Amino acid sequence: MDVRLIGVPMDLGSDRRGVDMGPSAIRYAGLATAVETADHTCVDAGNLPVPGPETRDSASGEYGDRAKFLAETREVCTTLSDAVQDTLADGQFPLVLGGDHSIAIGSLGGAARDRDIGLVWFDAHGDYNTPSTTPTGNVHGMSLAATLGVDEFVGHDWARSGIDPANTVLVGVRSLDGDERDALAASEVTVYTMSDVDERGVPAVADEAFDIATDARDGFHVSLDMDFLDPDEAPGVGTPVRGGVTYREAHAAMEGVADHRDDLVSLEVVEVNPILDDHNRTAELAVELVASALGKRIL
Ligand code: NNH
Ligand code: MN
Ligand code: MN
Ligand code: MN
Repeated sequence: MDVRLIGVPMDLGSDRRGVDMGPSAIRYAGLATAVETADHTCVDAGNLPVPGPETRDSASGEYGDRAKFLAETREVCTTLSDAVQDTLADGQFPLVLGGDHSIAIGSLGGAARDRDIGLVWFDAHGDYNTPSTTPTGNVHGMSLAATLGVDEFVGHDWARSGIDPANTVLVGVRSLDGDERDALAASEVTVYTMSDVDERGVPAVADEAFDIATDARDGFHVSLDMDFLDPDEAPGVGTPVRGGVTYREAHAAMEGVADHRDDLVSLEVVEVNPILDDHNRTAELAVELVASALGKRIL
């Protein structure tokens, strides 16, 4: 297929600076070549414009510092949503490079526009906070709730993808905030924690996740937060949490994505933070995992 790279150097949704350099680090790690090695063509659409936090007021949005830079997030995600929709309309495959995880709101806005898709979200976190439950005010910890349009995000049509929570799956979870935990438990989202991975293994858990997500009529989107992996493998992320998946488990999960690639609508990889990384290791790993997800095989 024809893969179009869309870089989103966004760091307004998280506290730690540096994740805006993620798209450069991932490109530098050889993404385009890796995509071609997986037998696809690759065009790079460059980066979308993202304002820096220095030039804006964090309390810009409706909820002030309970959802920091929400007005700017809306701007960026609206542009991204159009870019993803245009890519799909041109018959190309959108590969979105973050940036912090708030950009998923934009990726999904485009991928789910006029399409009934499911969603598999690989993450240490739930990203299911809202302005009233967030301990940080960071929108990257609210992006799943925002795209599903729950609670205070009701009425924020710019953020709502229309994805059915029943076709939404979280995989790899090991860090939830108190109220976020209750909200997720009450939702229709399927959550596979690291305990599920311990008990059943990544291939079984991931396959069930893809089965749930592909119940949607028009395929599914994969959102890969690099903190899904254990920090020993992926140290260059803003919010590392011990006890994540290993290098091989992450590949197994992405090979599962490739097994369902006829249904794969779009893919994003987020939260690579080169400032916190050991050389460019986490970006290099992101490139390998994308190649696996797009069908690269050992044999
Ligand atoms: N749950 C925390 C918050 O809402 C941390 C979220 N950080 C992430 N999410 N990296 O994936 O702020
Ligand atoms: Mn996340
Ligand atoms: Mn995370
Ligand atoms: Mn299956």
